[in-house]
Amino acid sequence: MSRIKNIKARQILDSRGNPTLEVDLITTNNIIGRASIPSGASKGANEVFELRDNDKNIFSGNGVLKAIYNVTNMIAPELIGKSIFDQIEIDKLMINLDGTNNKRVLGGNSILAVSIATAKAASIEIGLPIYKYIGGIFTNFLPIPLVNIINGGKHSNASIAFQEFMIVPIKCNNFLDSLKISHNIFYQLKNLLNKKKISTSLGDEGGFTPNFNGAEEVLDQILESIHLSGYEPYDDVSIAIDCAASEFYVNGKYDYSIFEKKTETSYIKSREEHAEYLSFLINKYPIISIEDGMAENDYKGWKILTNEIGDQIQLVGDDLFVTQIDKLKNGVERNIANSILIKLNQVGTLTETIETINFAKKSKYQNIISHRSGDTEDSFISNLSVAFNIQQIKTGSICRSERTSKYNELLRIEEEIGKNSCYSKWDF
Ligand code: 2PG
Ligand code: MG
Repeated sequence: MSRIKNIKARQILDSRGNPTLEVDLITTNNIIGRASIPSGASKGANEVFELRDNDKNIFSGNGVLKAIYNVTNMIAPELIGKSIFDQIEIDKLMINLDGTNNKRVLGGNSILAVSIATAKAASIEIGLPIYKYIGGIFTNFLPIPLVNIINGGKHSNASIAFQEFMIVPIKCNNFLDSLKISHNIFYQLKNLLNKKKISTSLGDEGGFTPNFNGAEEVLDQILESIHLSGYEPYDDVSIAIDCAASEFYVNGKYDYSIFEKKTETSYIKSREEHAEYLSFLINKYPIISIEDGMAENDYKGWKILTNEIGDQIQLVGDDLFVTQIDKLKNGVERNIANSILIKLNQVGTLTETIETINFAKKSKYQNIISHRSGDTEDSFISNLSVAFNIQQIKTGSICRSERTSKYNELLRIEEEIGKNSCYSKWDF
């Protein structure tokens, strides 16, 4: 039986150039499981605590030396000698060692890095790919990617309140096909922007950050790119958006002008007006998914939105549920949203993430696995999506290595599963 021999932690840089935690978990057979932790810009208020050094003179306060200290001196001594196959035991031990409801003593980043490194080391020990070690031998579904092509909100300085505009290649034979289609549309859009002499610089998640004002200008260009690429909106390719509405929710209103120039549609809206606008958008454009359409604490708004369009499209709770089972239970009871975004670092262990995924499945809420806007080359989430037959993955644009690392891992998995692999169906 292989056991934990040592745990090493270090600082590396994430895609925004901020430090983040990387952990090597070494087994008694000298196998190394390595995990690194991403970081959000538009974080949910209820996410577990991300431990940073807050020393303004070094890495603008973003250093993670305290997290390294915790892994080395608090967590490692408790875990050394434990079997690496006792994932639940190891995760619970760290949760109890921390002892708080938001992991503010050890830091969610410290705990999650060790949790994922354990699973990775165990998969190597047992000689199985991670998705098979976690999910079993019948895992053969590849997720539909929600491919980011325009960045707004907190992920760019474009004058666009909504944070993410994504294309969803629904009708594909396989995962590779989905990337070919995304590539066509991405470059068609780039050509359109070039022709109009609009900047094609990229935002945090690798989508363009054009100098448009508001959602409709963006959606018009995306729709044109879909048409120019020869695809049928809805049938072949649809659109998903992440409003990240908590970022422009002020005093009970949705103030688009925090990000946008004031126009007829961009101004301070009541929750009713905001819901009405989203409803107008889904009627005008082939939008099949809206994430965080309402702010995380605006339950009234969520109820209005769910009643209005929840039976027509996917409504995804990100900041609303923060991957935590009690928040999701609350949402299911209230009958708000119909899907959940899954981000490991919102909850802090693999075990808790899986509990939430399973509860969502039982409640008939769709799971969507997700990256963070600051991310690393770690492609664990690709394995997790296949392990749990999660039918959608949101992991940014088809460029920037921290995004393509996830797509590339899925290509490898698809190749490995071979002729028995299946591309997920849009299931709404
Ligand atoms: C989101 C995420 C990822 P961030 O809001 O869904 O796209 O952004 O990591 O900044 O929270
Ligand atoms: Mg989001």
